Amino acid sequence: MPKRIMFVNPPYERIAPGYDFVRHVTNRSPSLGLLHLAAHVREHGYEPSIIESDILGFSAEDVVSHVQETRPEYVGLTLFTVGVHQASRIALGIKKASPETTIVVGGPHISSMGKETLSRFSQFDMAVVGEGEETLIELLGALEENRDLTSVTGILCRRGDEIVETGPRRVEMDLDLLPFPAWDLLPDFPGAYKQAIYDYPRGPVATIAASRGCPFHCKFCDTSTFGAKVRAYSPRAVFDMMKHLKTVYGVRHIMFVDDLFLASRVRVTELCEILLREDLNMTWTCAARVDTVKPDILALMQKAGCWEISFGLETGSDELLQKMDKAARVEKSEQAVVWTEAAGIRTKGLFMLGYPGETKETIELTKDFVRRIPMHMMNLTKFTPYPGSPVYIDLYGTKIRPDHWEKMNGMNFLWSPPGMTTEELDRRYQEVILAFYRRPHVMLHYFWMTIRYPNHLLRLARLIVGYGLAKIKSIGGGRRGILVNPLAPKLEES
Ligand code: B12
Ligand code: SF4
Repeated sequence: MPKRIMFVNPPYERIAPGYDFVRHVTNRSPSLGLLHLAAHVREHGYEPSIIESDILGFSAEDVVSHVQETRPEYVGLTLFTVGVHQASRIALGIKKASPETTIVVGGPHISSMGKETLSRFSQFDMAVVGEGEETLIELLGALEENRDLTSVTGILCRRGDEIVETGPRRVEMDLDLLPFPAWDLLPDFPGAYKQAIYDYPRGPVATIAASRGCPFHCKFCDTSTFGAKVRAYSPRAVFDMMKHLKTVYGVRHIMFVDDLFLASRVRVTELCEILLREDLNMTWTCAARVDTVKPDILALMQKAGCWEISFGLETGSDELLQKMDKAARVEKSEQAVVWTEAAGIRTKGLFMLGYPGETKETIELTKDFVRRIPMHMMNLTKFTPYPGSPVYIDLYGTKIRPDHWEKMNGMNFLWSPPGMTTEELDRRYQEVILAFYRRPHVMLHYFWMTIRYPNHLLRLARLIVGYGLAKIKSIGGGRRGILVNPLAPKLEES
């Protein structure tokens, strides 16, 4: 009988208190990490399953009941910082209900804060740091054969009360040799896994990570999982994955989740040429740094189906960009957006508010910037010092702030720069969003999008009604229209 391993993406809160009306319009991509791991262990003779708690509407207790019913030999939990507490509840429940199950954790939070996490939560048996495929197979092999786990590099394991780090694993796996992610294990794929509203033309949508790693060190970004070395699938393998998604699942749009899709111009050119030659007729989106786009490559990408590019524009202030260690400057950002627009590709600007050094003046600069550039979509996150990002250390020293973990979803101000309160930042947050979405050019674009792609209409209608009701509730509650509800049940501390 093959040993069973149940992979779990724990439930997590991705909406700020008071913003519940946006829940159904946000991105609900599956955990690609778990899909990759499941496919890989299956190839090595194990029987995997996947629980996407958020999609199934599972609470931590539901996950535990499911484990109790099915009694897999192993449970693998993926940990983002925001999900650590829920994952710890799941693991505790499993330890009570089925103590023989081995619990392995991995994911971005573990890659940056594995040791601290294992010392806080004794219910996690062991952890895989960084890229998971090869390490997990070796770890499972060692467990099966009762071997000393310290022979497996890239893990954290327990020896009595001690937590042993076995040292970093060399990243040299050829991605082309990996099986396709196990989309077949998600019963409602792709229907239940919707992207954010207006972020794709026509669904169904699927995600692909065509490369791993990023050589840059923007101070707010956690790159601890894949590190600085960029490795990629060959363009042919990416094409094969796209074709598989289209023919088997009817997927019409791909969202590339690579940190740096345009890290290699040669690779992107080759992929575009294959897509054009084979006439796959799918649309796709990707993320790029502003210094990697030029009119010629943009024109080719557009022809090959590129529908939108996300740029990490962050702010309208050069001074803040410098503080973030972003190589780009505002002028460069503007130029990239103008070129992309001119090539007939939509642009999405990723911004953040409240970074150390943010002032009323820099916020005004950001407002001017989003009012000026020909961008189509704006995503504004509330600055969050994620573990693993250089700024986390700057702000907290080495002091660990576990009390904040459950709020680290980019929707809560956990910190405010001197001279500003988090309440003020919350007010400014709405101002910046409105500065962009109230532009006639932008409203016209959404009107046009709605006519052209009416599939988004129902979600939009629910959003507008929800927003209106939230505003009324806020005004009625004496909060002057501020949507964040300070009286909402407090997230669990520590
Ligand atoms: C696509 C994406 C999303 C998607 C899909 C999320 C998902 N569940 O996979 C959406 C839009 C839903 C999303 C949401 C969020 N995201 Co996000 N996301 C990404 C992105 C761009 C790519 C992720 C990906 O698919 N990578 C490719 C796969 C193959 O890698 P992987 O998932 O890391 O898995 C590998 C290893 O981590 C490991 N592994 C993972 N899990 C496990 C479990 C076990 C048992 C083992 C052994 C190994 C293991 O093995 C896997 C294979 O090698 C990353 C940036 C990045 N470069 O990773 C950010 C990133 C992961 N997100 C981040 C954040 C903060 C979030 C949010 C909290 C909110 C936000 N602001 O976006 C939410 C929380 C989501 C959640 N809990 O599910 C941060 C995480 C930082 C942190 N310390 O928590 C990242 C690193 C961005 C960054 N640089 O700051 N995200
Ligand atoms: S923000 Fe983008 S470019 Fe900067 S370190 Fe993160 S992934 Fe790399």
